Amino acid sequence: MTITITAFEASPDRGRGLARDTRVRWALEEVAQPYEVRLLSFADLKAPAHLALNPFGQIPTYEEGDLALFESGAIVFHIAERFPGLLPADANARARAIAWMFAALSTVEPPILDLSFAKILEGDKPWAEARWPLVESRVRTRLQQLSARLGDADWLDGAFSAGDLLMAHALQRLKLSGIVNDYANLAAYIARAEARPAYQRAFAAQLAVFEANKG
Ligand code: GTB
Repeated sequence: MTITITAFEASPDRGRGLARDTRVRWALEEVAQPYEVRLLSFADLKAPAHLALNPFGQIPTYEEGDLALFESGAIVFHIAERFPGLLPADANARARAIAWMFAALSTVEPPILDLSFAKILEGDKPWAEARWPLVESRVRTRLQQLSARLGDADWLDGAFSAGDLLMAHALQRLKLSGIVNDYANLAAYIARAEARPAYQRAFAAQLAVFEANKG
């Protein structure tokens, strides 16, 4: 059955792979599943046809036969359950990998998003400068904790898993700020993730969309 995902026709990240279709593309590449992409404008996102797929009017979505999903975490989880390659077979190891997926999405990514919003959306507000140290310190707390847990391991819990995929993609958003470079093992972790052939294919595919539509 054909898998179709949605993505921006012109991503605001200018092809840096930060939009969340990249993590879905990456997961599909890791499990060697072909997929098609329906590209959407910002107007398309809020049109009834797309709102029927995602009530929040966002990308990515995932369609396969009768199944329609939204939320990148749920999509990556579905891919990891449906196809081998992203979750360990051992029940306990699998549960721990899933815990890392949740950690990426609900513990590590929120302060990182807050930092992006503070810079991009709120940077011109009169209170922005006063708030910045607080926002940055929340990110640094999580990075320090994650760095301590990762230590000198390649991945968070044994073999690369969907937990690493989501964690690395969440952390990538910090690369522009340079903050992550203060945590050498996390910078190396991101580089290791980005060196995976599946990531390279996913990145190239989303960049090709941006290059073709940049006008
Ligand atoms: N929780 C949802 C998920 O994980 O799927 C969040 C999905 C989401 O935020 N989608 C964004 C979207 O559709 C695109 S990825 N936004 C349009 C809208 O809400 O109207 C987030 C994103 C956007 C831009 C950059 N960037 O420019 O660097 C990075 C990430």
